[in-house]
Amino acid sequence: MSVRETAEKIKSMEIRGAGRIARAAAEALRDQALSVKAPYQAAFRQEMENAAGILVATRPTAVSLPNAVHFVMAELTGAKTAEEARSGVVRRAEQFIQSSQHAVEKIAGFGARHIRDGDTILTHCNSEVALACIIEAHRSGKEIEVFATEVRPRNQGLITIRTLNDAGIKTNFIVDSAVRSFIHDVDLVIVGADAVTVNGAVVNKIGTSQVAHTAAEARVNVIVAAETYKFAPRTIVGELIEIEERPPGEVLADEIAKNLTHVTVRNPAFDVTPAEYIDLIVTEQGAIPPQMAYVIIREYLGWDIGEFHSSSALHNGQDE
Ligand code: RUB
Repeated sequence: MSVRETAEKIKSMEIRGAGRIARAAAEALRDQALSVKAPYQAAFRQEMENAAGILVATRPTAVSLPNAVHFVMAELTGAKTAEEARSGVVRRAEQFIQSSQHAVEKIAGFGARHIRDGDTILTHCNSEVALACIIEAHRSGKEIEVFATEVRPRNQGLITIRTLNDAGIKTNFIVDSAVRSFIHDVDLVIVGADAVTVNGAVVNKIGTSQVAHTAAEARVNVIVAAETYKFAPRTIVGELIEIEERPPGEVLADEIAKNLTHVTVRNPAFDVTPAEYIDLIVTEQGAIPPQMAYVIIREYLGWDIGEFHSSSALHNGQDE
């Protein structure tokens, strides 16, 4: 798929969820590298950097997106010819896609170990990797039940309940505001992440922090399932994760809103759950307490602090 098509699909949320967005960006960069005709390395690199910029600018919150782009583009600087650069991009894009899928499988295995036979699990939004943990627990023979939230305004909960239903897992579908009413029926909360900061805070679908706060109050453990490429290196130098605010029409129809002249509709797509409300983050490298997020960024993402100031392809205009 072309870079423009992929970018449009990410913006409109036809492609959504932090892992899928990252893989789609890697695929688009691979296809772009194969189709760019530039005969010289400098021109090839310029075209690839433009493509990377378009992809990174689509949605600002999921750190998996700039991390994937950074990974795929890493050898462009050192390549001497356009051919060398092209094969570097293609190889790394394929490596990213494969290792991302592998990471989901590993996390499913690790996460399922934290689910006990007889547990009732609550999940919010639609996270591929959180669901993979739940489905793996079910597959391994554990008797489990799930509460899934609706997830206003985009109703990602519908995707979640279809997946759980297809897997044959007993599921309760609730509106977002019913979480506190049911929290005492729940043994464990499992959600995904769009970003994990150096201090272990987790950025995920709006409402996640309310769910986690409610769970903490009820002494219910909260597990976050997140591949290491969702950890945010730039938070080491104090940068905040930008919270995407989406169009008000997703919350209230424009024809109703237009008559309510004193009303402003706010539609943040994500919120921040502090580390204190999270018991464990399950990554493909193993499960860590949120306070160990720095280790993941340093050991597994391999970012060098100097890159924060030099890799313009990753900047989405909000980071400067
Ligand atoms: C999706 C969302 C998901 C994370 C993790 O938000 O918040 O919980 O992206 O998903 P949106 P995954 O629907 O706005 O993209 O585990 O699939 O990467």
